[in-house]
Amino acid sequence: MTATGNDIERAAKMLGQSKSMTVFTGAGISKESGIPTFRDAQEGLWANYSPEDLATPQGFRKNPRTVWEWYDFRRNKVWTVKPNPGHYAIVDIEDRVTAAGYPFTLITQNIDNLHQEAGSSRVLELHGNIFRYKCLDSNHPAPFDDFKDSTDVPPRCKRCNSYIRPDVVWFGEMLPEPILTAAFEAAGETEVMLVVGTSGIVHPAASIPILAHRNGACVIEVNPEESALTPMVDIFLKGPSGIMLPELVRAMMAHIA
Ligand code: BJW
Repeated sequence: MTATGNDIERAAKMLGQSKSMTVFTGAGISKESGIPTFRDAQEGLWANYSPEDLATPQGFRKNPRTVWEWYDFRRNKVWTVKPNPGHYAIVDIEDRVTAAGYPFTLITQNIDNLHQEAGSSRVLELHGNIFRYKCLDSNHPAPFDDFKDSTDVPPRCKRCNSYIRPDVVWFGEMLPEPILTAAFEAAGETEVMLVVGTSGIVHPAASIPILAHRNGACVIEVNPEESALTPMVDIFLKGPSGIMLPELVRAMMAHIA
């Protein structure tokens, strides 16, 4: 069953009349751009590897070449794609909220840069960015130009010779503290939170909509499938975000306060 017109109307009214707004996204929003979700990304070539093999510091230390190549493969995919109507609808929501002088925050678990490419002005990236690099042992930032001619796989840090890795957050690692703090602050204060395309199982990220809900925000979820967060949300819009979000924006325009 897909979202009813009535659900969209209720959600649009909340969005149109709210005086602060936070959007929280996961891999599902980029699916219609052609990027597999995190769990889909372990299909095909990578089906024999678990998240522990590919997205942990231990997995990287054990199989640095495999993990490096997995990120190379995904980075090359991201290069070829464009933001989809779901990303652009979030820019439209930001424009509406900020034009009215109200606070707007976009928090993403994604590492693919597509929100920025669509035109979102400030993105809190909880899990890093696939286009940034650092070294494994000392977190030295590693600009691509420093190692682009290296034949080592993975390349080595110029300063300490440890492996270079993508600057993303793996399981068991801390999220960047200032970004996490800003995300929790926004969630604690927002009137409405829109949660898009996440399974809601990875913490502490998934605690962000939970906090918003506890603090009295109206939480609206867009997802073609129920997630771990669905039981607590106020409005569930079942469907792909590339279709549901533009529909929501069109309906919202009729309710601008
Ligand atoms: C569509 C769609 C369409 C499809 N439209 N939607 C509390 C309880 C239990 C465990 C923990 C806990 N707190 C911490 C933990 C441990 C762990 C954790 O959460 N484990 C769980 C799996 C159980 N967390 C951590 O380790 C975190 N660090 C930490 O806690 O540090 C503290 C600490 C450290 C050390 C000692 C002590 C304390 C770090 C988590 C880092 C997560 N990193 C990853 C990889 C990033 C890099 C990369 O991409 O390679 O982040 S894992 C992966 O999951 C990635 C994602 O950002 C994240 C979330 O996934 P997401 O976005 O929800 O994607 P999917 O694939 O799961 O779901 C897609 C959704 O889209 C689905 O719902 C679809 O239906 C939907 N969809 N088509 C809209 N068209």
